[in-house]
Amino acid sequence: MDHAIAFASAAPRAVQDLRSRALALLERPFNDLLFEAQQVHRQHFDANRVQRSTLLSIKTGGCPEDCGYCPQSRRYATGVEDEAILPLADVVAAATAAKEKGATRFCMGAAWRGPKARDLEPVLDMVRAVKSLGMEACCTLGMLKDGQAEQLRDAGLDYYNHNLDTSPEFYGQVITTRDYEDRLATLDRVREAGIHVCCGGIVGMGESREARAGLLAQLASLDPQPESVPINQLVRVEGTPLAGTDEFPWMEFVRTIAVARILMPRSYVRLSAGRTQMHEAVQALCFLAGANSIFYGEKLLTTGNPEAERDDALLASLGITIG
Ligand code: SAM
Ligand code: DTB
Ligand code: SF4
Repeated sequence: MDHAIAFASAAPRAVQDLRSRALALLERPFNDLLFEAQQVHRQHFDANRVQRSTLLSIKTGGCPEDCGYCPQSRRYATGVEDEAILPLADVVAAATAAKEKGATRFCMGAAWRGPKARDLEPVLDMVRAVKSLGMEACCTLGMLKDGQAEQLRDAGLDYYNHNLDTSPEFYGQVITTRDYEDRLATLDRVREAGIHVCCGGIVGMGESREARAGLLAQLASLDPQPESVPINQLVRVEGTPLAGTDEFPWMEFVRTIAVARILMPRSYVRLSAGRTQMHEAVQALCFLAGANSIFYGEKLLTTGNPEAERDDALLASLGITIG
């Protein structure tokens, strides 16, 4: 399949319609938008359940890519070192601890442009080990080449995370070392291998509301829609090109979650990076807007995440159970 053509012409009308719809939704009065999102949410999910995934960086830093938000790119002086891949025993220990705390999915991230053949072998062992603990396994390893998705599937991988990150027109201002079509090609490989797709993006990078509508339209136009949609708020890391970006208004973040919920009614929408800077009242609004998944545990990949006990207390106070 020619992805340049797919991207340019696969039902362009549908993407354009979705973009107009997303923009109109983003512009609605806040209360109307949240009301609609909550109604859609209740048609497909238990409104008082939130799924929890724990992240582990299995290969940190030294990445050749230039993603302007990322502390793991070797091009930026962020203090993140280029480390070797973790030993299997460390991964098993982290997954066991995550399971004991109540996470149902274990997500392993690597700072690669994509895995080389020799990189994938140890990851396959990690996937098998996580599965043998009775957890769902997810990986985010960058772009996949022919056959690699099938290898991951055969090891038992449930989900592959690969984000579109932003709208096609804003994308070039953030990343130059891979293009949008490359991302769509990897998503196709994952889907064709029968692995569940986890695909979302980042907001708060200085993009316009129109660009946020563009991202949401691209995500919603994936057919079938991704099972899991992480919405990250930019974590502004010192040393990255986007470190000086203006603070993102919390109500715009909540709106983005609500529109993701409405446009992708059956997807798990994950309130992802950025929670340490987010008031708990805002997180509660995100749940009201239809977010029904979080990253759980003190660390994302290299940056912080709320303490697990703090999240337990927040969810308990809202009457939310683990789903
Ligand atoms: N290297 C692989 C890739 O880029 O596909 C996998 C790991 S990468 C860190 C996974 C995702 O983390 C990125 O696509 C991006 O959406 C998110 N991310 C990275 N740095 C971030 C930051 N500072 N704030 C918010 N999200 C971030
Ligand atoms: C996703 O969309 N967000 C997660 C996960 N997928 C891999 C990563 C967030 C990373 C935040 C910056 C860091 O901790 O390095
Ligand atoms: Fe590398 Fe992924 Fe970070 Fe981009 S987002 S620099 S590909 S680790």
